[in-house]
Amino acid sequence: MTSVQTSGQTTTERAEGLVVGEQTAEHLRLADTYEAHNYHPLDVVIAEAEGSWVTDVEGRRYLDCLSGYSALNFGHRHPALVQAAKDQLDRSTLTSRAFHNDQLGPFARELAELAGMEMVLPMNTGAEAVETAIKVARKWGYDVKGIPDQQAEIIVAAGNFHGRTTTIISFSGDPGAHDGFGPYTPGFVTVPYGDLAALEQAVTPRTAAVLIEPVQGEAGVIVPPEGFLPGVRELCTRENLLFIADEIQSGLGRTGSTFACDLEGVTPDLYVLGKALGGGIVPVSAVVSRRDVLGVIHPGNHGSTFGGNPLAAAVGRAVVALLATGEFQQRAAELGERMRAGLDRLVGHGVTAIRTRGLWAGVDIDPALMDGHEACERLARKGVLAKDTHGSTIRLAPPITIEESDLDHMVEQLAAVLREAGAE
Ligand code: IF1
Repeated sequence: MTSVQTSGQTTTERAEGLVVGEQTAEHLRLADTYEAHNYHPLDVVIAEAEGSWVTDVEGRRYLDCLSGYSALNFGHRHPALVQAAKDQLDRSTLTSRAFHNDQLGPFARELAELAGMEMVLPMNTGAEAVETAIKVARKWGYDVKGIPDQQAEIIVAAGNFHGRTTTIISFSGDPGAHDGFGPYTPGFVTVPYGDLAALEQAVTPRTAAVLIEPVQGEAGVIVPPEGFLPGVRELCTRENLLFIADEIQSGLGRTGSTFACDLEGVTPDLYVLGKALGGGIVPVSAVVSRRDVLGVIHPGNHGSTFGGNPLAAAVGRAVVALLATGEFQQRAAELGERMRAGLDRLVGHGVTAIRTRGLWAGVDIDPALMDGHEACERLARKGVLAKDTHGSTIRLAPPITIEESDLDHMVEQLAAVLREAGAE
């Protein structure tokens, strides 16, 4: 990095000719030196955030079109969620599960009702909730289905992303997430995503469950072929398998419905939830299911110091209350149509394809113009934050609370980036 003077302000030139301010440069130096390099973030250092907008350490504002990978479905610091957190901070924050607390029971009931289920097992992060679902499915396989000990299998989909624990990355096909972290946990069988025939063929008497994302996020907002999710439901019922839907990213309003499974009229046996459940304030995740499924877990089988803590439960209750009105789901559907109409006009003009579900889009940038990371860097320079995936795709998932004019701004800035890169 070299320091240069421009218009009286000290700035620093980063790679790719991007010039950043001195305050930003200092944070980038700290990150380079003291933060493990497990990410490759854009050169934007966020200091404050409200609604759909964030402000960096130089005072520049950006429209947040990633929303913490949908953890910020209700925007930054939604007043009702912040109020719930503040109120709870003044009451109690942590009790451990050795005792009851007065927020967890109501949270469990309210979340179960929202999901049309019967029981909730609270955890913190998404990966923990996925691990929980895996444990529940294995235990159910042995205790209820009668699979011989140690032999339970779970069928997963190629291109999946379910988190980063040792067991979960054991069945990840992404070399960056998977390679170098063995030995790997056995008991998982991978089939192509959206391929019902392959799924059927993979079923054996040892199969306990099918674990899938109803829309694959990391893979680039991949929507399965119509009829796939109902087909999975039918297969699981027929073969006595648990259908585990990882709705950590797709659930809680993003797709224009409470769950992405709703869009296909499908009810899984277990919902795995996270991200937006914590309102962008605290990590809150959960497995939500029926009594006959979660009932296989007994004291001592599973738990967490922080899972179900009163602060998390109070924020989770406020999130459930927002979703219970249906207003956010409807807004995501309506804004999603508006976004889709805008993005459709870019196809053939620097964009090769788009896929959307509600207010969630995967946009394939023409690789002849630039890759996804460069597109996101150029967007950031225009004040719009988004994230690339798999080379040429960018993901757009603005807060559901975004103003229509801001949503239009997002599409306009993307169009401008494409034009400037030479698109017709
Ligand atoms: C990272 C992706 C998004 C998820 C689904 C479980 C988890 C996630 C469907 C685990 C997490 C994240 C985590 C974040 C990047 C991100 C991501 F690109 F990697 F896939 F959102 F698109 N199931 N997704 O999407 O939840 O343990 O993180 O709370 O790991 O860099 P977590």
